[in-house]
Amino acid sequence: MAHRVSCRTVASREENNKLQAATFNSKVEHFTVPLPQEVEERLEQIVGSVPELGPGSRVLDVGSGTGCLIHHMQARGVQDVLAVDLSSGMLDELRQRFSSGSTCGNNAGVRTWCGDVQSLPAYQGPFDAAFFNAVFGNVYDQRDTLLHAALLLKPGGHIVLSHPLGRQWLAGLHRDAPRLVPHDLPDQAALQQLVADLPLEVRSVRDEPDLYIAVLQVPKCYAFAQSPLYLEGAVVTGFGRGSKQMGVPTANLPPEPLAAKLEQLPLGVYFGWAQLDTAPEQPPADREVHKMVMNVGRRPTIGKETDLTVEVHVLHKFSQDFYGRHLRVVTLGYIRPEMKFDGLPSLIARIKADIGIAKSQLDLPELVTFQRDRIFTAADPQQG
Ligand code: ADP
Ligand code: RBF
Ligand code: MG
Repeated sequence: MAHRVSCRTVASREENNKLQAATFNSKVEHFTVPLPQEVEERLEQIVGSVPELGPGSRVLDVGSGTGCLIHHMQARGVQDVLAVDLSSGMLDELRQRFSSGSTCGNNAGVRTWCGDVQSLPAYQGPFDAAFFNAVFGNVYDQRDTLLHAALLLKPGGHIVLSHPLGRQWLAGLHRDAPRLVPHDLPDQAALQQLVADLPLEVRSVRDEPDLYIAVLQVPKCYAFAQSPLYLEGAVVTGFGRGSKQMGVPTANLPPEPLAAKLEQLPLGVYFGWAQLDTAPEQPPADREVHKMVMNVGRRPTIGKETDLTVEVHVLHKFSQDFYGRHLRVVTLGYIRPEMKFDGLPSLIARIKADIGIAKSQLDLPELVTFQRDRIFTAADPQQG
């Protein structure tokens, strides 16, 4: 793919990050002088490219530097900003400019995090918008960076890639300093290619001589309430590789009888409603229709990819295990593609985020109605 063969002259992400940090730590004073008025106006347009940015928004500012976007965000009412940069020197300066009283925990304010956005823990999000201003040419891998950023966003959230001096200007830097700027900025066609297999849609690309703004969006509506997918089966034993130990037990459905239905389905994480055909001794609550998240995939994180598995984690604390019992699910939406995480802690953190998304999506009026779908049997005939 074109974007992968750019002239990257730095051997690894770590080396790139070290180089970026050292370079920008030595340049902080260049970023403390006021910017020309016309550049400030372009920064304002960059921030303005995200619709609905306002007081309730949580914003990620990647490669914030000393924070040249932040007062434009604040002018739109944004209070909650996480500024991420590899250069601690830049962030020291940023904190002096924007220090706000208490920024502990989830309080709104301008907070900083020093490091590679790819290592930013999921609990820092989810964000409504992520800005990459004048930094997207400097990241080690543009696709991986976008994927990670997409996963930090809420459904419908935006990513803005921008440069207030334009794509051609940055191309000059890339030519002259390919170690520091290993990539060009993608034009419309390159951007389409870059996001082709990512959960992102290109909303607009403004590619003018002295202003570049590309706006991407995580699909807004994950739901496919118009075409719900019904799956059912008797729960089988999985690999016993510790979903339960991870705190997320998954009832595995035998994939073979579902093959025809699964054929059209991209591998990934889904949500919907589930009901268990309980054993007589189980309490009525176990028989109710509960929210669920489902992974359809090959579990690349765990090691060698396995055969296709369909795993349903029901958001309910059951009184006992239910191997062999019948489980019915109605799948109503897609959350994200299955991915190879760099370890179990990142996978678990992401699954927690998936659960959060599923919970809130299923409360939407058009999805909550499926809790009483005809495929589900009355909660407990014995109890009337
Ligand atoms: P396996 O590898 O055999 O699937 P897991 O560690 O994934 O083992 O545990 C799955 C089993 O845990 C399910 O088959 C079910 O019997 C039980 N279980 C208990 N609570 C839940 C739940 N909330 N969602 C799904 N399965 C659950
Ligand atoms: N495994 C992966 O390798 N990559 C994933 O992206 C992934 N996402 C999951 C999302 C959810 C909601 C659930 C319940 C499981 C997911 N899994 C994923 C599967 C996980 O690896 C599996 O449940 C455990 O390995 C136990 O089999
Ligand atoms: Mg399982």
